[in-house]
Amino acid sequence: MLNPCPNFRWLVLFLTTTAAAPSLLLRQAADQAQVLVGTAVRPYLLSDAAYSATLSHEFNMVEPEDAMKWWTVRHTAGAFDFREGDQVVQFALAHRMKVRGHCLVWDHNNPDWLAQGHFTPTQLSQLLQEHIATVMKHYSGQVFAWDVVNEALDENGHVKNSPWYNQPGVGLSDKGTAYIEQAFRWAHEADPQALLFYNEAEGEGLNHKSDAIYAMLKDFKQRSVPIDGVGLQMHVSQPDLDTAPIAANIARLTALGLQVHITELDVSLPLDSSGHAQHSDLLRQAEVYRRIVRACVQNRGCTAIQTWGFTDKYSWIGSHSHGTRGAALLFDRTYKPKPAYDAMVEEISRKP
Ligand code: 9MR
Repeated sequence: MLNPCPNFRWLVLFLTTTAAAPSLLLRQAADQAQVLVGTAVRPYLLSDAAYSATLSHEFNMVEPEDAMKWWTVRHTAGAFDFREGDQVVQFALAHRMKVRGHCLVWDHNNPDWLAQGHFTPTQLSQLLQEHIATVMKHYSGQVFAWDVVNEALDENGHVKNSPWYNQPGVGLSDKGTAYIEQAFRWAHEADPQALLFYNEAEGEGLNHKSDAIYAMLKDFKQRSVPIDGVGLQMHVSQPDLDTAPIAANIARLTALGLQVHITELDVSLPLDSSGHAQHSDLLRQAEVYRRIVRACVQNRGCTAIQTWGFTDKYSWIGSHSHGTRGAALLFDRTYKPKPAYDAMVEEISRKP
């Protein structure tokens, strides 16, 4: 159903003729600052007029939240289904937005036929190379950057168990990050123009995990493994997050010659029994957004900031937390911009 009272802020701005300069929309601020500002999207929501209008007016980049994952593209053995991913790409083309692809290799969300298929390492190696090649060639020239490998390390920085690593793996089990390297080499062969990213959670600041990510990427760069960047997911649940370690981590990663993208930013809040966050928490949330955006835009190598959805009407956090947390995004459930939105526009506008 259409939102009966969407906040068409862009229309108001467009019609504003008063002497007072209107504040910029997020997309305008991003374009002026030459930074990519994106969001995860779900193709089945593009028919919601308020959803698609907010998306196209406020962002210059999109990433399919689930539509390019194995379980969507490969729900049937032996076939590729690009319909959902294509919907996102068509929307982006129509609205001059860039598309990030997510993701080609992950231990999660693989279809049952694959996870329970008892394939040999040789078969898995062939399946993964074919998947990477077919998907990247299908989107060649349309997806400018890919999360090639997602969340391959555990909280201590060790390579996680995965069908692609050691269960039984593609033939490189017990060889640490070698299977990750192999995936990047296959990705580069498939689409030499695409930017290739390693995307990870909970390695945003300085800790065992981010040290391991840094060591892996330094090794890859030293040995000319084709990799262009690292995605720092940034799912935040602490309102008092210290962003100094995040800035330091961005600095050491970009010093390797890698781009950093903030890929999945959201800041979840506790909700009361009627599903609302406290106003004071929304203000503290805005400060978290502000400081994260600042940490990115102050480093020239941090080239994209993406939120994991944009309206509190639709977010993975609700189901994940059984409704106890939410309100994590830039717009409320009626598409009204929140204090976090204003903070983000302000910080992007101040980009040096
Ligand atoms: O938001 C995504 C949710 O809709 C999916 O059910 C889930 C499993 O595929 O993945 C969520 O997105 C995740 C992303 O792909 C990788 N980083 C963590 C994200 C939140 O769980």
